[in-house]
Amino acid sequence: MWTAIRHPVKWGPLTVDEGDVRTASEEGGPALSGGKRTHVVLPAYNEAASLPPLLSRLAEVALTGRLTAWVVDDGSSDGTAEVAATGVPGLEVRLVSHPVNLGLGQAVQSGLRAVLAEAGEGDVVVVMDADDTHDPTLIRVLEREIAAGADVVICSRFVAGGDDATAPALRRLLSRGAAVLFRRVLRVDGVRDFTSGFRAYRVSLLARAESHWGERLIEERGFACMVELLLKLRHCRPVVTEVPLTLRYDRKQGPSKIRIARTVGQYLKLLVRDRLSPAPYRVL
Ligand SMILES: Nc1nc2c(ncn2[C@@H]2O[C@H](COP(=O)(O)OP(=O)(O)OP(=O)(O)O)[C@@H](O)[C@H]2O)c(=O)[nH]1
Ligand SMILES: [Mg+2]
Repeated sequence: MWTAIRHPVKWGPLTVDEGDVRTASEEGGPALSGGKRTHVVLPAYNEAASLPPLLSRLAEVALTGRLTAWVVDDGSSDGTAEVAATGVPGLEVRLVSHPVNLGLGQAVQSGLRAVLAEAGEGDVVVVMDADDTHDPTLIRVLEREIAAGADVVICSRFVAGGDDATAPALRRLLSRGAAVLFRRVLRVDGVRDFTSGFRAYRVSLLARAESHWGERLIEERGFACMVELLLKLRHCRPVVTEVPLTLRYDRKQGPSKIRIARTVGQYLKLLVRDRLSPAPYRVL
């Protein structure tokens, strides 16, 4: 069982109440109705070993609703693109390729823009790691949250039921430090896990943001891109909810690729830039 965490979400001067949003656990039944589709963006840098098990697990989820996986190969040298092109039975897999490595931020942006060029108004976009540490069955939970009224749903390690105990101590320290820093500085009620790479977005929300920012929707190249995207989307006054994430680091093939010192620097620079840059003159 999971429990949706609901708080009014305050973004600086903007306040968004939860309104009459119901918890997904009250929802039941098929998550998305009427031919709507979920697009799963998988930024992938040298994930050839992790992709086959992940795509197979996604194929199981695809049995219960329309789903397309979009693998963004970020200039990998280990055959990630070939593995994605081979695909798995029962799953539509699309490949977006960067000829050279551009970093997580640009990989997420390329995936989102490719999806937005094709997605329908009522579709859902999920972004998750391609390292197989995220449980694809949560996608149905995310869809139900969106169907119940959320615009952004974060799979969170820091709500009741969330867990990152399988991750290395330094990695957990970074996530927790970032969570404390962003909660303090951004004074955001309701978002506890700012840096989780596993989230769902309502397509119409992303489309609105993209029409304003275009190619500047994500400017960060590194891991700070997840925070940057939230900061930009806040100008659309989204309803944001969190659901518990149990990180399965034990499934990760090979060592972590995250550079901790560099990422801390990116987080700090992002906060300064956000403070200095003027908000759009109107709600998007
Ligand atoms: N490290 C890294 N990951 C990238 C890049 N481009 C795309 N990715 C993908 O981004 C996702 C997140 O990277 P991870 O290394 O899993 O980062 P993380 O989950 O924050 O940290 P760990 O799981 O501890 O490594 C993975 O699917 C990567 O394959 C890149 O340039 N560098
Ligand atoms: Mg990961």
